[in-house]
Parts: sequence; C-alpha cells; structure tokens
Amino acid sequence: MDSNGSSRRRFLRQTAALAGVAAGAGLAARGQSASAQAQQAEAPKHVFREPPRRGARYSLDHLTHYTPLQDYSGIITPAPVHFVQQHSSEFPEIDAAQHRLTIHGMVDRPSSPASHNAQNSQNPNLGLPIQYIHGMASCSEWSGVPLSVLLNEAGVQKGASWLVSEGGDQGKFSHTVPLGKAMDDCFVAYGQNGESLRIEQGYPIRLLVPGWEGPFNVKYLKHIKVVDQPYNTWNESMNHSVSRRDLGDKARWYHFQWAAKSVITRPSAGMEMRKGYVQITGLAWSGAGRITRVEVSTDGGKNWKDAKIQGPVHSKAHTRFTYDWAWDGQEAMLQSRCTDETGDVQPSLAELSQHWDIPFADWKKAEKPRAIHFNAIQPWKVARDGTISDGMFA
Ligand SMILES: Nc1nc2c(c(=O)[nH]1)N[C@H]1C(S)=C(S)[C@@H](COP(=O)(O)O)O[C@H]1N2
Ligand SMILES: [Mo]
Repeated sequence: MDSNGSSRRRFLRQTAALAGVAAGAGLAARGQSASAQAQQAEAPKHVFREPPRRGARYSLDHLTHYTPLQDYSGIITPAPVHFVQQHSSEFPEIDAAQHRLTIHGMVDRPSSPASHNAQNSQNPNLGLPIQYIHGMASCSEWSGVPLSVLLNEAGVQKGASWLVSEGGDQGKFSHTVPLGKAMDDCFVAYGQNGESLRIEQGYPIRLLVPGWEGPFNVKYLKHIKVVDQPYNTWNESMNHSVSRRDLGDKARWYHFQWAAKSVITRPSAGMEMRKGYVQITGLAWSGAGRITRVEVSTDGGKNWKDAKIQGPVHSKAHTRFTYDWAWDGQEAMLQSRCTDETGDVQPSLAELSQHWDIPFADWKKAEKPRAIHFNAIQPWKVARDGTISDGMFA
C-alpha cells in the first residue's frame, strides 16, 4: 500500500484495445486535431462519438469510449473523457438516496450500509492512434470508504476467501475479488476528481481495486457476497480467458495486477513534427506500486536516456514524464521504457514474446496473438516529412 497513506483515493485503471478494431484508421490524420480527425475518419464501429447521457440508450450491448491520452497534460484524466466500458444497453438511472449496497454471504451481520486504472483485455495495437490502442487507461483521484471497514463491520466468517460483487445495471455486471486484496487496499468510491462519480463511471458508488485490471472495478455496486471460492462470472470466463502457450495452452483465467507499462503520448501516431525543439511526454504506471524510472530512446532502443519524472508520483497511478529533444529531421523511432519500485522493467515486444512463449513472427501476421495484459514498449516511427506512425508491427 502507498506509504503516504493516500492510495485509497487514487487509482489507475487501465484496459486495452479490443479485438477486431479496424486497422489503419487515423494514420493519415495530421496536425493539431489529429485525434479528432482520426475519430471522424475511421473510428472503430463500437466507438460512439456522442458523449454518454444519463439514461441514454444505445443499440449495442457493449459501449466503449477511449481516453484521448494525447490531448491532456498532467496525470489526472478529466472526468468527461475518462474511458468507458459498459456491458449493457444503458446506463442505469439510480436514485442515490435509495441505493443500498448489501453485504451478505459468509458474514455474521449481513448489512446494507447507506450510501475507482488502467487496461483489460489488451490486444496489441493494430496501427491506430494512441487513443485507440492505449485509451482504455485513465487516472482519477477517487474518494471512498475502505472495503475493509465495511467487511469488518459485517464480520467476515472463517473460511471465507473471495467476494463476488455485482452492479445495479441491467446486465448485473459481476466480478470476483480475492479476500486478501479486498482487505488490503480496495475501496468503495463515491467521488471522482472532487465531484460525484459520473453516471458512466458507476454513480452513485463503485468498487475500486487499485492496480488491477478494469473489470474488477464493478460500477453501480449493489451486492457484495462473501464466499469461499472464486466464481467464474461472465466477463471472467467468456471475455477474459485466453489460452497461453507458456501455460501449456491452458487459459489463464484470472488476470490480476498490472505490470510496468509506459507510453509516449505526444508526439504519437497521427501527429506531425517540425525540425527543432520537441518536448516528448508520456505516462507510466504499474499495478505493483510507484514508477521509479522512465527512459526514452529516439533511435529505436539502441540508446536510452533518463526522462524527467514530473511529480507527483503516486502508487498504482499514472506518472507523467517528459524528455527534451531536438529533432534533426532524420528518421527516428521514439519509445519509452519504465521501471517500478519492485524493479520490474517494461519489456520490449521481443522480450515479452520470450516471456510468454509467443513466436515473434506471429506478431507480423494480420491476426495478432491475443495477449492479455500486453505491456510491451510502444515505438512511434518518425518519417523525414515529420509524420508519425505506429512502429510496433510496421
Ligand atoms: N456495473 C458494471 N461495472 C463494470 C462494467 C459494466 O459494464 N457494468 N464494466 C467493467 C469493465 S469491463 C471495465 S474495463 C471497467 C470500466 O470502467 P469505466 O467504464 O469507468 O472506465 O468497469 C467494469 N465495471
Ligand atoms: Mo473491460
């Protein structure tokens, strides 16, 4: 847990691009409003351009908005552009005064006390601008009540080892959490960046599971059942089980903590550069704790130099870094690499492939391996004319 004691209010949630997003979108987009143009040009079909409205209905059973990481500075994601992943056809309209969280199951005193980082099914990018390949990551300052306080109040029984939490939306989105994590640093959040949670972020309350992948953070939290085994809920079994060669082609069902990851947010694919001074900036994070080092390479990883870390640096939260550079007008490959307080160093695509026993050649195929918790170094390729494109698979 955060040694300054404030980690409960802060958390990084991050999920990644979904399978099957259209390739090539936005690479032709230029200039300052590249992201806006890219969005208009060929946004993946499941991306909605209208901001979500309270009670709004949409025709799909899965709504996704991506965070425009390239368009803000600092570490806090402005609430209106926090990414959204909603697995039901509407945002529930919940009357906060009537809403109750019920804690039941293996507890002595079932109770209904009155009344959020991040990347989840990360598929490697397909050549889209950063918003669509890293945009299921946001960082907010959350306010809430430690889950341990509520669980102690209810009196967790001996033998209990897991929780199943359920949301009050139409699909009753559910997820399991190990009791150890629940008692450590999870909390029930009601505030986001100093205001109430947004409807699309789970108003009036949601579960926050710091440093772990997105779906643990159940929105519209309504029930927590204390149990003695993991329950393979829909998202866990259907959405997030992927067979892995390094595990003998077995599915690694549960994907918990996020490893060290960083990405240069500006300049990035779809933007254009001019010769001379360029401030390189980006974000780094780790589900294990604080980011201790960020390095930047402008030559595709041959040489690395320390980036400046811009405070504040919080545990399990986005950390802003900058690097001053003078572009000489030649081809360049920009990339960042971070290290966290446990010494975990972000891998290159080649290193990640080795760790996971994925044949490197598979990344060159049109259909990429499905790599959950993909945290490889992201290279951005700068051409002589100043245009920038994805250098990961190109
Ligand atoms: N009730 C409810 N909680 C939910 C979801 C949902 O559809 N309904 N989506 C989950 C998934 S898959 C993710 S990645 C995160 C996304 O949180 P956000 O929409 O606030 O960004 O919420 C999780 N909690
Ligand atoms: Mo998700």
